Amino acid sequence: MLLEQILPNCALHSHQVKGDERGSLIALEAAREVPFPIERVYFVFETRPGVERGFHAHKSLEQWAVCVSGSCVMTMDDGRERRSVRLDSPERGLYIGAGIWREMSDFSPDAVLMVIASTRYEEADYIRSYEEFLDFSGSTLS
Ligand code: T46
Repeated sequence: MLLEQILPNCALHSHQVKGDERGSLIALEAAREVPFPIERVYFVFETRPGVERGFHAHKSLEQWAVCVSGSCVMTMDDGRERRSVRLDSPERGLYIGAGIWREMSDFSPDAVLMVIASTRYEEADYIRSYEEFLDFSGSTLS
């Protein structure tokens, strides 16, 4: 369920929790909760204190990010607007569409960020220069 539209191509969603006396379970399926075919899952964990990650955009990759343990802050920038969101629960998923610059910071020591991706790893899909990203997005920012 949509919780908050962060940017036109980036939104925070809530996950349905299947709970019973044993505890909780969340299931994420392609074309249901996750709006793209799932080709890859990766985890960012044991992040050292003060580390910032990301600082790139993707030309076509779509992702669904869930902080399954601990917390971190994701900052998204579409070349027009920059918004930050703290991810601190497996009950929320952040959809990041194509053409979004992202930065990750404020990882808690126990943070485990799980990312579901629409394609396999392709270095050619990365834009690692912010200037190049602004050109790509036709930004109004300087
Ligand atoms: C993103 C944010 C949220 C692989 O070999 N396969 C993979 O699937 C990934 C994601 C990375 N790698 C290699 C490439 C680098 O040698 O793992 C190393 C660290 O990757 P990177 O510096 O890109 O990690 P982050 O945390 O800056 O960015 C990652 C994703 O790359 C990126 O797509 O959106 O997490």
